[in-house]
Amino acid sequence: MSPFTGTVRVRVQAGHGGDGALSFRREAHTPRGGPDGGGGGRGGSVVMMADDGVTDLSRFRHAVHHRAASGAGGAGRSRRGRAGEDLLVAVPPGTRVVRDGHVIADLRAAGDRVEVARGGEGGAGNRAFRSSTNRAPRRTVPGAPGDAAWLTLELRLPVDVVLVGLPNAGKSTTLNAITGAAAPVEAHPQSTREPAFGPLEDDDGNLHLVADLPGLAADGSPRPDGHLEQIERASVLLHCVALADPEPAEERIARARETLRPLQGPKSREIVLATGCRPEERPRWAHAALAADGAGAEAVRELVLAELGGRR
Ligand SMILES: Nc1nc2c(ncn2[C@@H]2O[C@H](COP(=O)(O)OP(=O)(O)OP(=O)(O)O)[C@@H](O)[C@H]2O)c(=O)[nH]1
Ligand SMILES: [Mg+2]
Repeated sequence: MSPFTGTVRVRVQAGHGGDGALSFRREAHTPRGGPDGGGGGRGGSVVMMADDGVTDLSRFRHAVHHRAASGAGGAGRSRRGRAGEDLLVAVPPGTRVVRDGHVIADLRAAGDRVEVARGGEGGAGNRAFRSSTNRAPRRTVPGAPGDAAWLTLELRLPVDVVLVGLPNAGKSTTLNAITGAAAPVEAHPQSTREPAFGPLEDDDGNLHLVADLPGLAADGSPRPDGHLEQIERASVLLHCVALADPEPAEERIARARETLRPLQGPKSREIVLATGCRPEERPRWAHAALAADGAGAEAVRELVLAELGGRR
């Protein structure tokens, strides 16, 4: 699972209601006191809430079970049991909650919340059954079980920026340089086999997802596992072209474009990036340059964000 998109299965269990109590008043001056068993407390519910502090679903790979507290049982002297506390489960904004194949909530913005498992009602104590005909009821009602379910959480951040280019063009290096991701970079071509993702944050604090795709084979044809379908919805294609490659850049660019153009959305913009290139030595065919030591990364970020901004 990539860090910024994915699906996890979680189990939620609301708290059970506390049982009602069976009790009679026992006091020195009232030898045969009436029933005074109190009701049980309600069980805590499980509530999911979108939280800006959470950016991915990765923690749910290890935290599968989420259980709210049960209500306490009632007690004598008509004391009601304490309610179980609700369990708040923080999920990243953009999480969809699916139960039995149905989307029950789309938690888009921070603070959006949904109750996913309702706590059980507290039971009744014997005091509740006192009547004129029965002054000493022994009847109580146990707490109701809390709701439980398996849920699927889906996170689908839209991919705004896609890195494309021939193998070994420096795509993964670029992803890491502009987003702070830690995608593996290797000397041999086609080292990226699964898409990798990183966030780009604009001045307003909005996150834009940048994807590094396996993309193209050396001859420019689409790789079967290239995930090129991501290109259609992306606003910006960041086309990486390695300066050091002996084959003329224009020819490599044309070869890649032949595959990419028909897949691009009508409004997408292409930024050609010379990799392994100092910004002051940027060739004419490139809009921006990124050096091995990271020089130029800030300018690339600004260029990409400016393009995204123009699109909104
Ligand atoms: N000299 C130099 N080498 C670079 C630069 N950027 C990347 N490389 C090297 O180029 C090779 C490929 O870099 P990657 O970032 O993995 O390229 P990629 O496009 O993701 O490649 P694949 O996913 O394998 O197709 C690695 O050996 C990098 O060390 C650079 O700016 N200068
Ligand atoms: Mg790569």
